[in-house]
Amino acid sequence: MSGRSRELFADAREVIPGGVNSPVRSWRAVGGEPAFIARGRGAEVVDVDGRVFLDFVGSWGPLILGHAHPRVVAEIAERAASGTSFGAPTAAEVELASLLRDAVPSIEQTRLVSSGTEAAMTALRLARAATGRELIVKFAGCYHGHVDALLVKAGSAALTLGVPDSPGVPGALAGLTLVADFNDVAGTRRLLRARGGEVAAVIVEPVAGNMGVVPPAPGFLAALREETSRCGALLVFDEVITGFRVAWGGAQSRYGVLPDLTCLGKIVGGGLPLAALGGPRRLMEQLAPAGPVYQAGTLSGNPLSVAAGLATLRTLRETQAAYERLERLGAEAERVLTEAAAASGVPACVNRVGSMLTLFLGVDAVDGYAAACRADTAAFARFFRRMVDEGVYLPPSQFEAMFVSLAHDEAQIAELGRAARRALAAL
Ligand code: KE4
Repeated sequence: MSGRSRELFADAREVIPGGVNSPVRSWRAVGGEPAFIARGRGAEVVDVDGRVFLDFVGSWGPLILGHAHPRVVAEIAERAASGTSFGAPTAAEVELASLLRDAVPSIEQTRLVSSGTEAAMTALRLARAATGRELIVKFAGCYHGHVDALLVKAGSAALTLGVPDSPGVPGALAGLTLVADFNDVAGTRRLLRARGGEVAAVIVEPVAGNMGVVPPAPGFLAALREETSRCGALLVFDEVITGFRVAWGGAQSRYGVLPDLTCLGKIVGGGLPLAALGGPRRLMEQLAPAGPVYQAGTLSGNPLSVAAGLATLRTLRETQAAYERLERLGAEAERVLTEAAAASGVPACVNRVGSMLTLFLGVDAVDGYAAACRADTAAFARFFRRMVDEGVYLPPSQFEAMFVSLAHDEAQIAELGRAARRALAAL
């Protein structure tokens, strides 16, 4: 990056660790220095040097309507004029919780929080309280925020006991997390048949988005439901990405498998800090003050975030055939990327569910974490930087999801394809 972004990044590194407030934004995974973004509108963002980019990051998922949607902006502005935060209940929180109950099949009640990490953290605490058990099962390659208990990777132990994936996570805590392989039905069944009686919760992204997009294999989610019901563990769907992304009712409605608890985020906040934990009343009412499981947050249910979330979800609900359009544009993006890779002769594959997708380079198929790890990250880094030169802003990591929004149009998807052809040809 040149000019003002470079100057800002130098200044930023003096006062912010690594110059960014979230690691993936640093572009370390793809090389180069990050573009500092000045503004966004619709499907485009503009950096501080005035460069316009066609955006497929969408703030990592929240902006399903695109940047600066007029209704979302107006609702935030109107709400802000009446005050930004009260630390007291507001009517809009009831409206949002009611909308989530009506939209997401397994949700009767919702606790609003400020990040997906908080939602996942609360889900684990509630599951441990509700079951009286301590072990958690997660899947390699799935990410649920920077919760200590979930920042683990598979250890060497036979049953893949977790080991810390970050300094600062106590081994004793990581050891309470078992790590299984996403889409490994047989292995997960064996694990839960062996240790299920000790397991409080199995937490999973029903469509993996954090190893790149990996759809659930046929029967995988149903097997998780069957085995957790059998052993008495709670099934937690982390739908922070997939909630309202892959269907109005999330992945649980798309695939017809209902979890015990659901983490929501991103789209439900419309680009402002808001996430949620939802589930049946019998579980949710164990949360304070209704029950003994403590959970709290100064800005939980913040009026501006709730206003942005309600405006986003209501607009999404009122947009005629919104999910058909997202499906169609997502499929077109998959097609043009697949064709661009084929034309370049670069081994590649595209995984997609709805309007979330990933182009993996250097591999012919990715059905899980091991396959994703075989992707050619160096080639992806070169591809990413050439796409930047072409004016296309992709997630700066091979292991993230691209997002298509309702603000994208067919011409912009065609431009994605043309830019990818040029970028891949020059790899
Ligand atoms: P936050 O705490 O970042 O709001 O949410 C954590 C989280 C939980 N669950 C899933 C499935 C998630 O994808 C995330 C966060 N996603 C990442 C990128 N995939 C956010 C980008 C970032 O970390 O900067």
